[in-house]
Amino acid sequence: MTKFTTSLVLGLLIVSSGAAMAKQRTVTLVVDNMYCEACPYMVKKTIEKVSGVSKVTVSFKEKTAVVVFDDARTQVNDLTNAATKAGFPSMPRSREGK
Ligand SMILES: [Cu+2]
Repeated sequence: MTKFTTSLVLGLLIVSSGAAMAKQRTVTLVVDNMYCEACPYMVKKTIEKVSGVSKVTVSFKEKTAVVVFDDARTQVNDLTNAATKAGFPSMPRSREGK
């Protein structure tokens, strides 16, 4: 088998097993109930505990949380549910104004 064919086969394998592969996704959540400087910290800690989450950046000013997560291990709903349960109702920004 040539090197080219080998990498082609490997590439196809990776694509076809996409669901099982760790795939990083970024979502921006609009977070409600952040009224003081301590809230963003709470939101960050809460969302970071969700399995599959690798990075959380919370903006107090914008009332958002930008979350990087592995979509094979967690879903946007899990993120918003965790924040909501902690007292910070949130939703993905893309669904705003629906
Ligand atoms: Cu607060």
